[in-house]
Amino acid sequence: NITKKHLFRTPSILAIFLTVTLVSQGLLFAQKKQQRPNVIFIYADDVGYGDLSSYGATKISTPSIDRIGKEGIRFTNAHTTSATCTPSRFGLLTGKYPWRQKGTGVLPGDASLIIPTDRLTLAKVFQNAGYKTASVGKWHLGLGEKNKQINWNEPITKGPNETGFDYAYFFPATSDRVPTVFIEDQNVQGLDKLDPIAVDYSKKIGNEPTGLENPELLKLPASPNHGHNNTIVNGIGRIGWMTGGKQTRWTDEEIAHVFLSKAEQFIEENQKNPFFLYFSLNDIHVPRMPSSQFKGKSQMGLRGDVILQMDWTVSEILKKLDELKLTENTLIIFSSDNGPVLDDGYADKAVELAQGHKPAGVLRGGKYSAFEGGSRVPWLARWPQAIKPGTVSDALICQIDLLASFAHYFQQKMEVDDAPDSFNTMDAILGKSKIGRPYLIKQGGALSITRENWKYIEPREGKAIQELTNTETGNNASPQLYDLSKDLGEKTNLATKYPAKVKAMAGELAKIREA
Ligand code: NG6
Ligand code: CA
Repeated sequence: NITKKHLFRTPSILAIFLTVTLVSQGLLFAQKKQQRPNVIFIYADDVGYGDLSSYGATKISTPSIDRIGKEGIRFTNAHTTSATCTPSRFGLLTGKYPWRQKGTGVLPGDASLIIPTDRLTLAKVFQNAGYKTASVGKWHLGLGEKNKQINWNEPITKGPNETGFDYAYFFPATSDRVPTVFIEDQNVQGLDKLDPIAVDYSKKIGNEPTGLENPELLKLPASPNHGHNNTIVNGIGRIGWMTGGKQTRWTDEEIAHVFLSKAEQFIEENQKNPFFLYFSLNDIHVPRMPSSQFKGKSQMGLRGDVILQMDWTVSEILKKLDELKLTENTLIIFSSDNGPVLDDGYADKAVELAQGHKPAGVLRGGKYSAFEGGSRVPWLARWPQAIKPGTVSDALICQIDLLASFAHYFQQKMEVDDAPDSFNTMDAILGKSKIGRPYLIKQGGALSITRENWKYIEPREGKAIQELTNTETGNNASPQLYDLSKDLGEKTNLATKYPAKVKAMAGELAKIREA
């Protein structure tokens, strides 16, 4: 009898225990889920290490971007993988060094999607965690099937939607490349069946004026020898030719506003569930065409004006978060895809009106360069629930690590090949640790490896100065070694002084490259 009673009671105690455990676990999980922050990654285009007032700029003021750092954290040793756009974005979204895959250089506007759709991406990490995801702004990672010409007049399969973004509003490449149209998910906005769009990068199509043949029609002439003289759209010569779609083409002066409104709409629609917004600004890439609100507002001409416009965009996002009471639980990050450039193809007087402004700050080189100016970028982040206000960190962090950091944060399992070059550096990203990644490989023309304060740049033939943009490329037929702790401006090459160090770092670079 006793045994029977005992047997009877044991399961019921077990049941109660199990129920209590499950309920409390469930509550914990629900609570945890609630605490999952919204994440907004604002990716500016071509903004240099010295372009923001929080990074020392004095000729221009960027109070809203600076505010993110004041209320959160500002990094002095943050990086993108590459000194141009497409590879940096590839690294950010896939967690894989772009030089591991062929064809990840700056893409034309009619390129195929370069992210395999079966790959894990940063956006998919968020989707897997139950987030709604969006990509708003510049895309520049290609669209459509490999080796297949894009038909712009039909839904374009393979793009942001297929790489992890539930919603996408974007333009295909850069604002200086055709087609000059916005795309929502898979469809070019405002398509006109009677005026189909065609694009070509190898030869002129259609009979519209080009910058080459009709320079008198340009409101923003191209710089000499910089190309940018194919089809004229909105008074600006572009890279590549297009025909058709006359009603659908964007007005450059409106791009910032259009993208902002789409970003705000996404935030509003998803205020009740966690969301990830990849907000990829057109500013401050060329052609720099500020809206009338900002034209002439800086003392530095169009480049300065679009910096102000970019800061205003950020202020509107911060305002929206305040308004919706999302500030506390939103991690907002501001960074840039590569270093700065003054003359990048149009006669916008960026050089003449710089007035001593140093877009790369103390760094050597800029966009396209293997020196720090190419890829050490501003990175400010705010998340009031997790980041201590006013933190400044010199931890070595890179955009390529966001994928593994968030996968780890959400306790997602990753296969070795999922994001082979991405490290979990979440503690550094949130300012809880001063230790970021142990080393980083970056790409200008040459590859470099940075470990602690040492940076080694591999030998590379080629011009030391890219004349068009007046950039120091970092090319040198001999190895270069810099001690960044004493020489952030990479002025003194220590390679001959420390041959053993050069050998060790070259060896490490070779090993990682072959891995
Ligand atoms: C270069 C363009 C430059 C810019 C860049 C891409 C020329 C001479 N220069 O090839 O104007 O469009 O590509 O910039 O064509 S990025 O930020 O998207 O990488
Ligand atoms: Ca860029």
